Amino acid sequence: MTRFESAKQIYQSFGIDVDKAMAAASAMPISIHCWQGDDVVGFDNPQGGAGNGIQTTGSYPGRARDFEELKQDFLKACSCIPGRKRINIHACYAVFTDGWADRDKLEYRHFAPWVDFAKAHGFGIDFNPTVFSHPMIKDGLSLSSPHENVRSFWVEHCIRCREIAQKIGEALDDTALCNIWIPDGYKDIPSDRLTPRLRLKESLDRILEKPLPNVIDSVESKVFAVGVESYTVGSSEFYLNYAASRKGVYPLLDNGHYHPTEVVSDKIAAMLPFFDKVPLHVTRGVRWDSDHVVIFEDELREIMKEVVRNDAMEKVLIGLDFFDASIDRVAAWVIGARNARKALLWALLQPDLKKEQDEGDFTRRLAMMEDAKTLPFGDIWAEFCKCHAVPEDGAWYDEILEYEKTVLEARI
Ligand code: RNT
Ligand code: ZN
Repeated sequence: MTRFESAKQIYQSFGIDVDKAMAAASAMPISIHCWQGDDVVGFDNPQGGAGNGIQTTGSYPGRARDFEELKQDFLKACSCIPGRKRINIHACYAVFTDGWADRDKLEYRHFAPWVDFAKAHGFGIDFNPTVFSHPMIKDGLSLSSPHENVRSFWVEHCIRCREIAQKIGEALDDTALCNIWIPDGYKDIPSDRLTPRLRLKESLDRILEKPLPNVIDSVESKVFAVGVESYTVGSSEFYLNYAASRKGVYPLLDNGHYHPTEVVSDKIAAMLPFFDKVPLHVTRGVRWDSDHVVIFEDELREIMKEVVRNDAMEKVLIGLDFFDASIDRVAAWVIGARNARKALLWALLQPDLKKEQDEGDFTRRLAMMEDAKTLPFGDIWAEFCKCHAVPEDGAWYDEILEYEKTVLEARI
């Protein structure tokens, strides 16, 4: 008997169907963000880099410097990531083949090369306006700025992004998530907390006025960040109320965007009674900011458990969001994306204890939950990787290291 077969039997004795879990774990799309590959720099201002609302730290060699390198690195990472994938791109990743265009002049043609790439590899695409790293962020504000010309610039950008997402969706015969995140906020105590929010509300109404069939619109809240310690215009309550009062707009939950003791695993089931879709940014918050590489930690597993347990695999849209420039970027992608998929499979292999809860049998609920934690999950994951023809744990790193030595180190 192989280790997999023996593990499967043990799971069976807990009433868990391993084959079913493996099939469900492969079928669920995970949207992998392109921005881990180049430190959120993009192609529209490569000298400028990330800034004005977003920050990447680290200077590991080998950053992807253009579209070709980013695609190459993304595919390398994908060769070590099992399961169905989407690619999540930002407007700053416009591919300029016949001249540069500013953010308020972007068109679908600037992203058509991404669609060709996605088609060739069977990826879906998700899209994001890029409302940072640009001189039109004034005094730290964009859509909530007191200056009408600043707001209009970003409103136009976001409208164009929705239209681009619509065309991407059409071209792929699919839907594309179009997620708006803005960095607007203040480092120190604001003297007016309301007016910026009223302006943001008005800007969003201008952007989201027209329903677009292939687009799923979302708005992403945040609590604080470096440089924005005292006030964030797009807070959780603001966007939750906004989404709840508008048709077809969803609040995106980024698990690095809450106070450190708040957990997104508890928020998912608070959204599901009201929203038919719950978009997520799966990340790892550390102290005051999000965006560390996703690890196989309790909260990640708990988030995936909520997705599975609430029959929400068709409702929750999993997107990854992290960027680390202090380690091999391709390895960072692999580590984070493998962990997301691994946690999903792990969640699918947990016993269903809803009955115990309803019957008030809290002892058995806790006992089973605890016992299930050390079932031979590693053997199932190893088989899962094998079935998807990707290297197992302990084997992928050498491949990525080889790529670092031969490809990334040549980029000087
Ligand atoms: C930033 C937000 C946002 C970005 C991306 C690049 O804190 O999480 O989602 O990470 O849009
Ligand atoms: Zn995010």
